[in-house]
Amino acid sequence: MTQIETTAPATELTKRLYRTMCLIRNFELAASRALASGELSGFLHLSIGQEAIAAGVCDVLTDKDYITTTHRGHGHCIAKGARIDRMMAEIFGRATGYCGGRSGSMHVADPARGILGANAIVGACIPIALGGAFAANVLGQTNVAVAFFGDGAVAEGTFHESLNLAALWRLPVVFVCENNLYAEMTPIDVHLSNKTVAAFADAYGIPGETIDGNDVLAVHDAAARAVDRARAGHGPSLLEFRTYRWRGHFEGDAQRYRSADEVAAWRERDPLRLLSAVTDQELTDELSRIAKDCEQEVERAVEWAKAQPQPEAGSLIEHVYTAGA
Ligand SMILES: Cc1ncc(C[n+]2csc(CCOP(=O)(O)OP(=O)(O)O)c2C)c(N)n1
Ligand SMILES: [Mg+2]
Repeated sequence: MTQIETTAPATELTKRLYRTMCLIRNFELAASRALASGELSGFLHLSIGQEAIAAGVCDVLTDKDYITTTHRGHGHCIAKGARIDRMMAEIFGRATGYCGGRSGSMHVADPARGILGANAIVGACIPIALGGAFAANVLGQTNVAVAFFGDGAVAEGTFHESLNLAALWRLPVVFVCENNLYAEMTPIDVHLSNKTVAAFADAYGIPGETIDGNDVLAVHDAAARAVDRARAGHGPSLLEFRTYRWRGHFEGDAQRYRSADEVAAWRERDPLRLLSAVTDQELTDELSRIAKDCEQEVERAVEWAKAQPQPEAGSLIEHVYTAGA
C-alpha cells in the first residue's frame, strides 16, 4: 500500500479520489436496487470493487482528453465528470439521459466531456480510443486518449492491432486493462497465454506495467506517468491493473465459477477501505462526511431520474437513419 503524506496536496488528492470512488459505489448500488425492484430493465454490469482504477486514471485527465469504455463503464464515465443524474436518467431510459434514454447502461457517451462512449462489444472500444489519439496528433493538439478494457479483450484482434499501430505512430494513448481475473465466467489462466497482460507490451516495444488496481494512489501514480509520457509525444503505454469485481458478471449471475471464499478475500481489499486506512483521524472523519454526501447525491439523482419523461413514442426511429436517407 502506498504511504501518503497528510500535507495539503495529498489531503486534497485523497479526498478527491475517495469522493469519486464513493460516487461510483453508491451509483451502482442504487442501480442494482432499482433493477432488483423492477424499476430498471436490461443488463447491468457493475464495477463495485474496481472503482480505484476509474478514479485514479481519470483524475489525471482533462475534459479535453478522451476515454472509451466497456459494458462495465459507469465508473469511468462518472470519474471523467459525467453528471450522475443524467447517467441515472439514461439507465432509466429517460429522454433527458445522456443519449436520450436509448443507450441503457452499456452505451453511455458524452463527447463534451471526452467520453467517446461505452461499448458492449468486447475489444471494440480500443481502436476508438486509438482514433481519438490519432485525431489529436493530426490536429496538433495535446490531448490524450485512454482505452479502458477488461482482460477478456486481450484475446481480441483489436487489442493487438491497436497496440501495434499506436506504437508505430507513437500515438498519445494509454491502454488501461482492468484485469479482474475473469472474462464472463472464464478465469484468466484459461483464456490468457501470458502470465500477465502487461507482458504483451514487449511485443510492441512499449512500456507495460502490472499494478495493484485496488490501491488508488498506486493507480494514480502509474496513470500520471503514462499520461505525461503520451502528452509529451513519447507514445503509448499499457497499464494492467489487477482487481476484482465483487458482483457477478451481470446482476443476476449465479456465479458458479468462483468460490465465496475468493470473493470474501477480495472484499477485504476494498479500495475505499484501503484508502481510508492510511489517513489520520481528522481526514478519516472528513472521508466519512464525503461518504454521506455521496449517498445523498445519488439518492437525489435517482429521484430526479425517475421524475424525468420517457422519450416520445414518435421519436422511436430518430438516430437510426441519417437525415434524408
Ligand atoms: C466480441 C464479443 N464477444 C463476446 C461478447 C460477450 N461478452 C460480453 S462481456 C464478456 C467478457 C468480458 O470480459 P472482460 O473483457 O474481462 O471484462 P469484464 O466483464 O471482466 O469487465 C463477453 C465474452 C461480446 N460482448 N463481444
Ligand atoms: Mg475481466
